[in-house]
Amino acid sequence: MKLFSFLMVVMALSVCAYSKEAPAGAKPGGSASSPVTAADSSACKPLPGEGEKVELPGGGWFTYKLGKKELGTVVLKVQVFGKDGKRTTAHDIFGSYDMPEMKGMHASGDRKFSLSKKQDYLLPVDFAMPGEWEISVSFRKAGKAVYCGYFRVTL
Ligand SMILES: [Cu+2]
Repeated sequence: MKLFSFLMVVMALSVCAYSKEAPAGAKPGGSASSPVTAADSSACKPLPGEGEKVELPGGGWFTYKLGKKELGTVVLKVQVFGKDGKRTTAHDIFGSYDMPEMKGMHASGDRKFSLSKKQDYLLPVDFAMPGEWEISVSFRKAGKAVYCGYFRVTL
């Protein structure tokens, strides 16, 4: 059992190392079915810096802030404001993250932000290894996609 666990770790590490060394854009087997994150979509725009206002279609805006830039679990906080400048919780917000240089290796899939009592949208992000990460944040209102933005951070 112990040996099995060890082998799994070695396998995972070697796959990760291989992905890192593979030339950019290389697609093993020419497969077109590699994982696609929301950030790959042309509808997903690069976000300005943390704490800056980002306008939402139809009025209102949001800001985002990532906790400490370090390995492990870090909380991403999003605050949304309506046209009147007051906080709003009318959206469902989803985040997804991965390492661009190892696409799919750490892909989180869509994860829903939870709402805190202070009306902050919060998402724990698991930074599993040093390097560059891309995080996308998508907003939905009444089930419809209204906005998607992404940013990168290097640990
Ligand atoms: Cu990796």
